Amino acid sequence: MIRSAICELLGIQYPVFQGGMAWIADGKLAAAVSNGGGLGIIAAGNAPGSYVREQIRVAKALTEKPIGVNIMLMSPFADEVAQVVAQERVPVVTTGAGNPSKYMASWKEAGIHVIPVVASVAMAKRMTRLGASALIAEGGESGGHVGELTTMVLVPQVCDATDLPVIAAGGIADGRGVAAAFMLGACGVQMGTRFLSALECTIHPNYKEKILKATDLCTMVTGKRLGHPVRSLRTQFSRNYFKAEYSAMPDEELEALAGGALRRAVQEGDNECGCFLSGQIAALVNKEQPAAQIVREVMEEAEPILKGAAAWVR
Ligand code: TUI
Repeated sequence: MIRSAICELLGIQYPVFQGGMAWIADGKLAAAVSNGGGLGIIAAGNAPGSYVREQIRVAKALTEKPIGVNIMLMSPFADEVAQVVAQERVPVVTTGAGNPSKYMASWKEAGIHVIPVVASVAMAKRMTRLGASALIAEGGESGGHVGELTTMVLVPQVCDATDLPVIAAGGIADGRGVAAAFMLGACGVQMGTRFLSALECTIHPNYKEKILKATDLCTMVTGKRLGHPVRSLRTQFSRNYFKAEYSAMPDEELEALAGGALRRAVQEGDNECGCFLSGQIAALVNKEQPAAQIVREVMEEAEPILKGAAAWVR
């Protein structure tokens, strides 16, 4: 089975990360992925330190394997969560939606492997200088907070800009995507949307059904007006929000419209008021299965392609 530098660095069997999806990626999901040989990641999202500590302990009770915590840097609790991961000796921290520079020294001192998400070459260089262990290059095909560049364009440029292992994210949900990421120079992948279909992923049944039924043009990006573009499923909510963005509605009202929308999607499956974050690749996600099976399956699919056995190459 394919291994790479990231497997040795983190002590994992397969070079597959599960994305730190806010309100979704809890200790149970992370442990299931890690027990399957990938890297399970608990999402801190906008939650306080106490929640994150609890989920770290849930995961640790379910697995001996390494786990990670994703810190969403726009969270009002980011400082607090930054301390919790050091206190709990979490082996891996990933960051998203911002610049983690101010935390890097203290995390490294605590022996944590810091793996920031970068959406540009400049950020990749900065994080390399500050001592990151690896980088996640995430293209705008991803769900949630999106940058400007696509995975196809971002990954090779980040690989050229750093000597660190690069994990590709955004638009990857099967072995073909894994193989493509490796061909671009990455030595691992992070998948979010694919893990929404995991049996251990406890999102509302409406959310899961929407992902399993999604087609190619099912997602859209909203939030550009307030500077935080987010990709989600095209629903009544996202269409209404998009219209409101281009209306005379004041910024505060627009912000209020989005407040709590992720939670309402995940916990209530609320089509009118929930924001169902999803990557563009949702159309390829069409069966429920255990998280461990997802990890193994994508790598089993990628291996023959990468070893030159792609049936379509003459
Ligand atoms: O973080 C994500 N995806 C997310 S976070 C999230 S929660 C949220 N809620 C409301 C509004 C916005 C987010 C949902 N999905 N992905 C990782 C990611 N990070 N993608 C892009 C970036 C990024 C962008 C800019 C990383 C660094 C960065 O640097 C800017 C700077 O400060 O230089």
